[in-house]
Amino acid sequence: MVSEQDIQTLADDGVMVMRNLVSSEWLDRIAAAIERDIADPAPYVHGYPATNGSGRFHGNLRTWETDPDLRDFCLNSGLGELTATLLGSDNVNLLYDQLFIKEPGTPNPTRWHNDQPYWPVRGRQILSFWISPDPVTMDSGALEFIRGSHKWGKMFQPERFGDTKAHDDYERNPDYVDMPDVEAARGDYDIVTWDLQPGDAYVFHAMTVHGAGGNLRADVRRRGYTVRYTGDDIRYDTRPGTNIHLRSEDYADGARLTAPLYPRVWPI
Ligand SMILES: O=C(O)CCC(=O)C(=O)O
Repeated sequence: MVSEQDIQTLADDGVMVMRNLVSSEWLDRIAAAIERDIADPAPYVHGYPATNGSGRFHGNLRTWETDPDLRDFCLNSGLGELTATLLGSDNVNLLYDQLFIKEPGTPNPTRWHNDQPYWPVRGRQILSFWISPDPVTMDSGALEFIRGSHKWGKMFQPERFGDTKAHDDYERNPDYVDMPDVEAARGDYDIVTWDLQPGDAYVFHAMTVHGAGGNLRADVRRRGYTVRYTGDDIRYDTRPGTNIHLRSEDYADGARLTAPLYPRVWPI
C-alpha cells in the first residue's frame, strides 16, 4: 500500500494524500459515532457557535476513550502499522483522536496552526490521519497545508479555535512564536490542498502548518475525524502552552508514552 515515494514525499513535504485508505464499513461506524457525540458529547467537547449565527462547528477530542467504535478504529484499523512504515518506527502508540464537524453553512475557518505546540510531547515521529465520511472540497472546508513547513523548526503559539484570537486558554510559552498572517500573504507560501472522497485521508506531520476554510456549502456536511499516532522517539513533555485537556499527571517529563492513555497499536 505504501511506496518508497510516499515515504519520501511525506518526509519532504510534511503532508500527502492517501486515496481509499478507509473502508465504507469503518466510515459508517465513524459516522454513527459522530452522531452519538453530537447528541451526547463526550467530556472534551469544544464546539464553537457559527460566526454567522447559523451552522455549527462541533469539536471533541479523546473520543476513543468513551466510544467503542472509535476505539476500535483507532486501535485496530491498521493505521498503526501504516504509521510504523511511514515513520520508519518499530513501535506506534495512539496519541489521541479528534472531531472537527462543520455543518452546512458554517463559515468558521480553522485558523492556520501547527499541532505539536498543543501537545504535551516532544520528538519528531508523529503523524495525523484526517478522514471524512463526506466528500470534501475547498468550499466545504478542505484542509490546506504549507508544504515543507514541518522543517521550519517553529512552534507556533496555540490559540483558541473559532473566530477569537484570545490567548486566554493557553499559557504563553517563551519558546513559541506567533503565527504570521498567512491569509494576508498566501502567495509567499507553498500552499497545497486536495479534494477528498470519503475514505481518502490527509496524512501530515505534527509540525506541518495547516488550516481550513469554513463549510460554505448548503448541502454537504464536513465531518472531519483525525487520529494521531506517535513513533519511537516521542516522549511526554510538561512544557507550558499545551492543551490542558491533553495533559496527564500520570506521565513524568521525558516518560515514554504507554497505556492507558497512549496504548500501543503496533506491533499488535
Ligand atoms: O478539520 C479541521 O478543520 C482542522 C483539522 C486539524 O487541524 C487537525 O486535524 O490537526
